[in-house]
Amino acid sequence: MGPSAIRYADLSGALDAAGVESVDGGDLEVVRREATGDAIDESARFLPEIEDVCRRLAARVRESHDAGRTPLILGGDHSVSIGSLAGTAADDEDVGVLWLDAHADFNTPSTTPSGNVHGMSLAAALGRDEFAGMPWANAPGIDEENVVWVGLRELDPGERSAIKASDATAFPMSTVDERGMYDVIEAALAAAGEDVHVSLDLDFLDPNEAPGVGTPVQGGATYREAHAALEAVAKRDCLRSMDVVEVNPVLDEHNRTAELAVELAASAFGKRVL
Ligand SMILES: [Mn+2]
Repeated sequence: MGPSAIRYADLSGALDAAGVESVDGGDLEVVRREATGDAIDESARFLPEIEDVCRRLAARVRESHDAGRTPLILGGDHSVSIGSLAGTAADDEDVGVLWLDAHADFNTPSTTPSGNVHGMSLAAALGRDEFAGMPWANAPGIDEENVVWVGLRELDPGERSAIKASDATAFPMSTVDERGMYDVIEAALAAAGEDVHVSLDLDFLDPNEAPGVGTPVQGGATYREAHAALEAVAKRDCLRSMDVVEVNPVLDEHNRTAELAVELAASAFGKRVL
């Protein structure tokens, strides 16, 4: 339902207004949850179904790059990033990652408290731990030094140690408090490198701004901070592909989270006031 809500909020009109020629590639077929089997692996729930979707998504993302376009992937839950990163990294092995999220999504099947793959998608793309044995999930060539989180404020214990042991860089909200969003995002983009995949989980924002998300956490980015972050991406002209995920219309208030998702995507793609 997230992509429908985002389209309903006039994504294509907002991209037009930003001067971007867009083509809607439609939806990928996803098996309904009610139609999945009973045999659910509690350490990585619905992983076979996610693999199926992500393989097809990766192929579509590659086709989009081949056509000279910049893929914008709408979720759905954050596990779609496994497919978008695999597709973009196959096209550009030097791509870095800017992960805008309250959560690190850096669990693995052995550390996850919930079994939710949307809490593991970045670890999967980087081929960490058990994910090393799942080539379909790995985004080839991405250097952990070019992976950056901004907005973190809720980590699981296994993620905290994995982040500390990794070469990736984390800017939690406390750093945004100290240094300001503009400074933090400049540092984050410098670490991510010249070509960047931006993965925007709407829970990056404070729930007062974006209530329609599955796992809201207080203390997130304000409306202006979020725009400043994505305007900085556009200004740097580094965007190779982008996810906009975790919009949940069932939890939303009059579609305002989807409307915000549209505005922020338009900012990343270059919408300007002046
Ligand atoms: Mn996420």
